[in-house]
Order: sequence, then structure tokens, then C-alpha cells
Amino acid sequence: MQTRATCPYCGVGCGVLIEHDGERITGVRGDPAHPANFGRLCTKGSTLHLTARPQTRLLYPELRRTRGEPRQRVGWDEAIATAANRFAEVINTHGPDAVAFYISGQLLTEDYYVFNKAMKGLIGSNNVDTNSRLCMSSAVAAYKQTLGADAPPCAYEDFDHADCILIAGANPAYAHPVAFRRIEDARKARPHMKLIVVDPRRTDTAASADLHLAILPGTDIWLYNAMLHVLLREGLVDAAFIAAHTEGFDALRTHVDTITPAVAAGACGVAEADIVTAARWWGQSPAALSLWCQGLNQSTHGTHNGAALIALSLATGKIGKPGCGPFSLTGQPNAMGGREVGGLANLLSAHRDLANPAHREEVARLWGVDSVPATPGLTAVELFQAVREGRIKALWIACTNPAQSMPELERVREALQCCDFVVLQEAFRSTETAAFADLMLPAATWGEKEGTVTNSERRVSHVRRALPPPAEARPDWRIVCDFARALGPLIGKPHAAHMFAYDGVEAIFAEHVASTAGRDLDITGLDYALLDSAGPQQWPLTAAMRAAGEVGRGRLYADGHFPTASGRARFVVPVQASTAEQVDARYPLHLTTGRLRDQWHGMSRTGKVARLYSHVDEARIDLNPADLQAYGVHSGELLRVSSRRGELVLRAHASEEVGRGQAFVAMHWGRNVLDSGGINVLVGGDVDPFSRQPELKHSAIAIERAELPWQMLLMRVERDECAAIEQAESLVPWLERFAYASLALAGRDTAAVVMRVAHDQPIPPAWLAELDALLGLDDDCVLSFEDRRRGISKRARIENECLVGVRLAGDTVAGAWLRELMVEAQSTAELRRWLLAPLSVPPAAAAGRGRIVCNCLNVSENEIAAAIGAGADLDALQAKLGCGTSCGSCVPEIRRMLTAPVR
Ligand SMILES: Nc1nc2c(c(=O)[nH]1)N[C@H]1C(S)=C(S)[C@@H](COP(=O)(O)OP(=O)(O)OC[C@H]3O[C@@H](n4cnc5c(=O)[nH]c(N)nc54)[C@H](O)[C@@H]3O)O[C@H]1N2
Ligand SMILES: Nc1nc2c(c(=O)[nH]1)N[C@H]1C(S)=C(S)[C@@H](COP(=O)(O)OP(=O)(O)OC[C@H]3O[C@@H](n4cnc5c(=O)[nH]c(N)nc54)[C@H](O)[C@@H]3O)O[C@H]1N2
Ligand code: SF4
Ligand SMILES: [Mo]
Repeated sequence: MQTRATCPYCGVGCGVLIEHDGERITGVRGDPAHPANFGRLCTKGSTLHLTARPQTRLLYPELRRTRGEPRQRVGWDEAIATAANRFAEVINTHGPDAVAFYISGQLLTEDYYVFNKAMKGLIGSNNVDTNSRLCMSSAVAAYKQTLGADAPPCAYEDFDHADCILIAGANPAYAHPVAFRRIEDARKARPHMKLIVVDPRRTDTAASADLHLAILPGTDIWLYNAMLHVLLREGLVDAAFIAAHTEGFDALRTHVDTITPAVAAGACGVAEADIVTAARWWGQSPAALSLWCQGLNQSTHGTHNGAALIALSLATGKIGKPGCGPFSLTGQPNAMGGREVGGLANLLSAHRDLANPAHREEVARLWGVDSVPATPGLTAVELFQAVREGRIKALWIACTNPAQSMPELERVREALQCCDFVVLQEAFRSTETAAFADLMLPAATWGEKEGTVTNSERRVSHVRRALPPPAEARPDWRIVCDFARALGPLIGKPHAAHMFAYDGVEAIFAEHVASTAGRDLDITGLDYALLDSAGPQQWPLTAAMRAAGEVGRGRLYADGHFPTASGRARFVVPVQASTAEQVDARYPLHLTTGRLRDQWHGMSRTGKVARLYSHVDEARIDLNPADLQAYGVHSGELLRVSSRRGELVLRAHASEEVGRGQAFVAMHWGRNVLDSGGINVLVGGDVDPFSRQPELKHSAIAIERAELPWQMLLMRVERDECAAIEQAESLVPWLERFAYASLALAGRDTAAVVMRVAHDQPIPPAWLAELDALLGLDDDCVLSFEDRRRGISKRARIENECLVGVRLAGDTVAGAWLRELMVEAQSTAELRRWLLAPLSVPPAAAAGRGRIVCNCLNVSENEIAAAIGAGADLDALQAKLGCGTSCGSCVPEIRRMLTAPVR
């Protein structure tokens, strides 16, 4: 059986066909009919079915009755009653602003809608904010300041019409892969198209560009202002468009007058000529499109980063036309939906503004309440500060993992620790935030819930449910409605019963649709039936458009009219700020953070699929080889990394991708896979003044070698992936005992758990014995070798001539070889010989496969490099090895290996 849904990962919003037998999800395919992806999926989307396992899920409500005690399973009635009582107590004693919701751009629009209504319409506070504050809020503010509304004006189809694409602060080869596939196709079809990438790092996206501007972190505004300077100087602006459809240009023109390419080149650390080239390509191309994401948004001047980029589209009149426009890539699958329903502390339903009394009145009327509160609620960073200071006493978290993803992580943990009552509504059992929850509510997730999502190009899809949720998990919207109805009478609002009396999820959608009437995102022509018959639709799609047989609008502002008071788009004079935190002698390196190709955020889903570790198998800090050399550190050694807020130990990785003086760490690694709190213990919480988005991309750090001479590697093959996950979970509490430790899965058809440890001295024999017992390395079937003098010990379990478990202590250089033997279930005579000899290095013949580059076809780096060495080009590699022929996510990396084989 097949059910149409969408991928729950990124904002590309690919359609998927869920294959199932009525009881289990058995496979997933790209939906050929979905206009976002036409059947394609990336590495994450195509492994979704492997994440649909009840064993990893939160299955029942759990309640902690006394602080310090573990949570116990309770029934739903008790769970909802307890939540309602505790929230009512706080509201009745301390007022509605003493409670808050912290929710997520991964909720469906209907879930979001009821959360927002419950806080603003029922409880009477605006304290509802989301992880979109860490993600899209600068893009929202930039669109509103310039174009007048939070509406990305473009469509993916515009890639096919562009003559120049400028990707700024985004790495779509990793983060929006299927959109990047479409850009690759467009380039093939239009060989004259220019691709410019602005990113301090030489990512796979940057490496594939015609021009890579590797600017110094935080210097974007200088660059876009200097490009405008060149456009003006060379007569490449569209004076007629500026005069007819914009305002504020004179001030910006004056501002950029002194920002010559030479000035910007100095600020940005790039060649003056490259800035001129970028401006000319943009200005001379009939159609030019910009794309941006977190490299611009996650900054203390994120709003103005966006505004400076948008100004290039406005000044050249390249907006509202095919192949043109400023296109913000949405991070999460439904951050757009959350913005549409106004599910943030400073917004209201259907793009209405909290600050506007008429808007507040309209929303109150829609909801049938006297009023909605006027004071803006607290935004993410402020919200957790308020929790920490005891001003917020009850916190409801849904579909996000703040104990991993928020900046200033130690403070966030303190906040969660001291909060009187924390509810966590989660689909998976063991996220970092779960440790702090007093009440955990099991949520249905992908494949089990129905509703709608809106992707980056304003396209609304109907997400369908393939199976019922496991055990007692329930859809998010239903949990919220049950809570709201229980809470109402306790806070003197009996009409809650009526406000939240939906007979199903479509009734919520219908209410949301009604709220958009006459707004820029008017979708009064939409219902589930139309989405089912005509397919996913872009907004607006008004009732009148539907009556006239039209579909949703692909491109906005074709008429040059903008939703501002004057109908004109606005130029904004940006602040010329740098990053909030500067490097200095004590913290001399600039750290940026971001995404890996095959992992998703806190890894609650992707971290449970062994093969998704094969591209990058451990947390690491990327540093320029010259910097590593200057510190006298080799790639693979451990470093103590510290910032003004915290420190952790990470493995050094030499990478030409990062410039001198810079460093990169992926955001994914948290307390479930590392001994430390995770990368965000380093990252600060300074925010943009307009969007309140924190500067997650920029921190100053120091590094020094971590002197941890004692090393250990533990590996164990398990019966199946579920067993490997369970084994990994049993090892999580061990992580913090060591000065350094990391956990990972490995393998593909055979799944293994891998734990790497380093310590300042040998660990107590009792610990070793306990770990051996845990991993089945303690009985008579185990081969063991010990060289006390050299402090080396090896233990291995061999079953049916295959290695199934290993513990190496003292020296772990053979780890990669042994791991391959294990997960590929190869038998080898060399293994026994090696095990029983005082050798640590692997046999010379044992050339490993190396990292897996192509995850679909399981093709490794070394195999690709060997074929390249034998003269293969991309076509030959694809024909011979199959790499890059399925989802295509690895093609940028393969292309790069072809031009510079050594990485
Ligand atoms: N594989 C994968 N894909 C994802 C996600 C995931 O977790 N995993 N998450 C999704 C979500 S929620 C989001 S928000 C998106 C994020 O998508 P992206 O924003 O594309 O990804 P990031 O890696 O966070 O950051 C992009 C780039 O910004 C660069 N950068 C850092 N500082 C600066 C700067 O000062 N200026 C410029 N111009 N660039 C800078 C970084 O080097 C990095 O390469 O990805 C989505 N897609
Ligand atoms: N250093 C650094 N930090 C960052 C970033 C960065 O670039 N650098 N990026 C920031 C950005 S852009 C983002 S978007 C955030 C993301 O950060 P988070 O929001 O914390 O990331 P996720 O791990 O996706 O959290 C979503 C949670 O929802 C759960 N879940 C999944 N489906 C459902 C469901 O249907 N219902 C419910 N109730 N729960 C469900 C998942 O198990 C998961 O634990 O991280 C931010 N933090
Ligand atoms: S690009 Fe990948 S992660 Fe994003 S929606 Fe498509 S399949 Fe999912
Ligand atoms: Mo995001």
C-alpha cells in the first residue's frame, strides 16, 4: 500500500510515497507527482522508512511525581489533568505571562494553529515562540522591512529561468539537496548561467560555483553594499523600476557611495576584482536570483544581511519576473506554516501584526474572545532567560530539543532544571531535553499524522497518515486541544470547550483558511479536497481564483505592487556591524557551525540509522591544515575547545574547506553522542535587534591539545539496528565518566555500535569489566591479548569466523580496519594472527574502504579515488561504481574529488 505525504526534514518539502503493509512502514519513494521534487529524494528522505520504528519511540505518557524521582507511566487522562492543574495554578497565582510554549517549525500547520490559539486566545499571553526564532526570523524581518510582508516571492521553477544565481550563506548541496539538484539541472540546460556562492567555507556548494567569495565571517553587508556600488557606477541599476516601485533609494545610494569594492575587499578579505565580477554578473544577467539561509540569518545583523541582499534585486528590478527575486530557503519543513498562523511571540494569525490594534481585534473576533494581549511575548533566548530567572514557572515544549539546539546551552539547562513544571511533547524517547521533563507526552509523527505543511516556495501540501501511531502516541493537535479544554474551566474560561471542539484536523485547517481572507497569503480557495485533486498549491489561492479555475500563484509582485503602506518596496540602510563576538588573543579562532549532509539537528531520527554515520562518523572540529600545524596538532588528535561560555573536547580534522583562523563544527552532536553538552555550550546568545535571532554562526574560540594519552575503542555488532540503538542507549550514561567519549552507529545491513574513549590515565579495571560484560566481551568465546608493559590490551569476539565485538585499549590505530571487518562481516585469517600478537597497526594488506561518499549505492571515498586515479570521469564513475546515480546527494562531492582528488 502507498500513502502520499511529504518528507519531515527540510524546507524543500519533497513529496514522498510511504510504502506500508497496514502495520509497518516498509519503504519510501519520492513522489513523482509532487512539484517540489518530481520523485527525487536526498540521503535523508530516502532512508526515512528506517526511522519508523516503535522501539525508539516514546509510547506512553510519563509523569515525575516528585523532583529527583524517575518518571512513571501514567494514563492520558491523568497526564492531561495534571498538566491543566499545574498550568492553572501558575496562571491563577502569577498571571498568564508566567507560562510559555516553546514549539517548532516541524509541527504541521494545524498543530501550530491550536498551540497559538491556546496561548494567545485562551491563556491570554503571547509567550509562544518557536525554534524558528533560531532559524527564519531574520528572513521574516528582512522581507517585512523591505517587501512589506513575509512572503518569499519566488518558486523553484525560477531556477530554470535564471541567468545568474547568487547563493549567500547557504550550503544547499547539504542542507537543501533536492533544490540543489534542480539548480544543477538548470545549469546543465543553460550553460551560460553563472553561479556565485558567498560562504567563508569552501563547501561542496561553493566548490561547484563559477565564483566563490570566501568572505570573512560576518562581513556580508559590506559585500552586497559594494556590489550595489558597482551596479550604480556601471549603470546597471533599473532606474525606472526604482522610481516607480520603491522608496528610500537615495539614502541607500548615499550610504554605499563610499563602499567601493576596494573598501569592501579589505573588510571581507576577498579580491576587489571578484566583487566587481559578482556585481557585473548580477547586473548584466537578464534574470538573477538570490538564495540565502543561516549564514545570513543567524547573525546579530541577520535582518540587515537579508535586507542588503534584497536591495540587489530591487535596485536592478529583478523581482516579480521569471528567474528573479530574493529567495529565502526555509530550514524546517513547516517553518512557513508556523509563520502563516502567526505562531511566534510577535506575530498574529495570517501575517497580522501584534502591534496593530485592528489586527488584534480581527483575531479576537475570529476566535470569539474579548481580546488578544497586546504585549509581545518573549522570544526564544529571552524566554529561556525568563525561565532561568523564575519569571516563567511552567513551560511546554513540543517538537524541538532546546537542551541541544539553543545557544548558551549551560544556561538553558539551568533554566530547565529550575523550572517548576516542564512538559515535553515528543515523538522519540531519549532526546537531551527529555532528561528535564516532568511530564512527557508521546506524539504521533511522520507517517502517523495528518495535516498540511508549506515549503520554501509557499507551496501547501496535504500530509497524509499511513498508519495509526504506535501504542498511546497521539497527534500533536489533539494533545493541545485536550489540554486547552481541560485548562479552560480552571482559569475561568469555560468557552475553551467550544474554542477547541474540533471534530478532526481539517476543521482546524478550515478555521486557519478563514483567517487568511483578504490577507497577502489568502488561501480561501484551499481545502483538503482541492489539495488531493489538484495537488500541492502555492499561496495565495483565493476563493475567486479557484472559482476562475486558476491554481496558486507561483510568483509574487509581478505587478510591481508591494504590500507596504505606500505600495512601494523599501530600501533599508543597514548597520555596518561585524559579528557580536570578536576574536582576540585569548580566543583567537572564529568558530562557525552548521549542517552535515546526512544528519538532521539533534539526531533523534537520523542518529538511529547506522548508514547515516558513514559519511561523517564522529563529531569533529574542522581546521585549516596550516593552523593545525601551527598548533603542532595532527588531524585525528583530540583538542580542548573553549569559548567565553564553556568548553569541550573534539577531534581535530584538517580541512581545506575552512580558512586560516576559522573553524567549523557541525551542530548535530549533543549529549547523547558526546561526553560533553555538545557544541552549543560554546555558542553565545547575542541577538539581532529586529528579529531577535541569536548569532549561532559566530563565536570566538581557543584550542589546545587535549592530553589524553589513554585511548579505548569499543565495538559490537548487534542482531539488528534496533538492538544497536538499544545498546548505544545503554552506553550513554557512560559517556560523562570519561575525559572524552563519543558514540556512533556503523554499518549498513549489519549494524554496530561504536564507542571511542580517551582519558588522562587508564580507567579502573572494574569499569573495563563492566563494559566488557555489557558488550558480551567477557566470556570464554572471547580472544584476548594483553601487553602490560606497553599498556595495550585487545579483546575480540568471533562468531562463525566473523568478528562481532572488539575492545581495544591503549592503542586504537587498527580501529577503522576492524570496524570494516565487522560491519562487512568478512572473515579473515589475518585477524586472529593480529589479535594474538603484540601488534597494534593493521596488516599492510588491509587497505580500508574509507568513508562512504555515496550512501545509496554504498561507494567509498577510496574506491572513487582509485577509479579517478585510473582515469575515470563522472560518467565513468557512475557507470562503473554506480555512485551518484540514485539520490545524487554525493554528486557535488564526487565532482570535487575529480577536480582535486585529495581531500
Ligand atoms: N542535512 C541537513 N539538512 C538540513 C538541516 C539539517 O539539520 N541537516 N536542517 C534544516 C534547517 S532547520 C535549516 S535552518 C537549514 C540550514 O541550511 P544552511 O543555512 O544552508 O546550512 P548551515 O550549514 O547551517 O549554514 C550555511 C552556511 O553558512 C556559512 N556561514 C557561516 N557564517 C557565514 C557568514 O558570516 N556569511 C556567509 N555568507 N555565510 C556564512 C557556513 O559556512 C555554512 O556553510 O538546513 C535545513 N536542512
Ligand atoms: N550551533 C548551532 N545551533 C543551532 C543551529 C546552528 O546552525 N548552529 N541551527 C538552529 C536551527 S536553524 C534550528 S531549526 C534548530 C533545530 O533544533 P531543534 O528544534 O532542537 O531540532 P530537532 O532535533 O529537529 O528537534 C525536533 C524534535 O521534535 C521531535 N519530533 C519529531 N517529529 C515530531 C512530531 O511529529 N511531534 C512532536 N511533538 N515531536 C516530534 C524530534 O524527535 C526532535 O527531538 O537548531 C538551531 N541551533
Ligand atoms: S531535500 Fe531531502 S531532506 Fe529536504 S525535503 Fe527533500 S528529501 Fe527531505
Ligand atoms: Mo532551521
